[in-house]
Amino acid sequence: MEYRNIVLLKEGKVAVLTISRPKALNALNSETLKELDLAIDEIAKDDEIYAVILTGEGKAFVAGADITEMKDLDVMSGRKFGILGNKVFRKLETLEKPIIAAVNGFALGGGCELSMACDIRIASSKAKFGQPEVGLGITPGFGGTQRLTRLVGLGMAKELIYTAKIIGAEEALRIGLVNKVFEPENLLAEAKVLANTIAAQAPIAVSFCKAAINKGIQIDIDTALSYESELFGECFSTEDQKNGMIAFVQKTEKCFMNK
Ligand code: DAK
Repeated sequence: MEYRNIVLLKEGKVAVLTISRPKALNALNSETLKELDLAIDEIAKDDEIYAVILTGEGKAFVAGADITEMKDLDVMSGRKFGILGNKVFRKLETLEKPIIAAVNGFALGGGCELSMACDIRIASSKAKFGQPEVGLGITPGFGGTQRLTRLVGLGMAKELIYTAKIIGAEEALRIGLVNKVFEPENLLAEAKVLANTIAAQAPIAVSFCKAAINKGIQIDIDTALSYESELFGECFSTEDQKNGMIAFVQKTEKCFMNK
């Protein structure tokens, strides 16, 4: 499919999805959100893609929702914009494939929120993170108040959100917002190493783990453990479980089929 604001490339089992509106620092306007929506559907349907990298072109990952578009919104159009954004972010979060955010630069407002809807965040040493919304007279609206709190804890999330403070990659690493920091020129290569390591595992099992972790964190431990058991049982209906275990016992090469 042809897109104007994003680029979707496949490299083996890994898809690299790049937000490409560098003149506006990849700010999310409605058009970009709609394209992201379509691209996620495209990735979801493609059985050959086992892992996804999300990144941005130029000096930003995503500098937030598009302020130029937002400034003229009224209540109705604001609500529509919010519903679209939340739909896309949630679709990303619940995609049955792991997504790594390779945060190459500014990840502010909706950009920080977008990275938090991904499974794992790694960053360039030049990346900057923040939720500057209160400085614009709004609250974080694409899940920032919820996902940041879950990732870094109540006190740190409140400090970042109330102060609109922008932090660098090392501070993001220290508070647990990102897993690793790399030199800018190595970021994408490192993201691919990580994505390929994940893509070498049994894809259905990885997707079950994503579902179990994401659902489990929202609910009580007993219900969560019962959901985990259910998914564990489901693994035994897959060829990947048979192949993985037979390969271990026979000391042969593993070959996962995504079946
Ligand atoms: N939107 C639109 N354009 C943006 C932009 C943005 N968020 N960020 C940057 N740009 C544009 C700039 O206007 C500039 O365009 P031209 O003037 O060249 O035409 C171009 O990108 C380059 O930016 P700068 O010249 O400012 O570049 P600098 O390196 O000097 O500064 C910066 C980089 C990232 C520090 C600065 O651009 C900046 O502060 N940008 C705004 C960051 C920000 O406040 N982001 C949060 C946006 S609020 C909702 C849900 C969610 C949201 C809203 C509603 N609902 C549920 C309804 C989310 C809100 C947000 O994300």
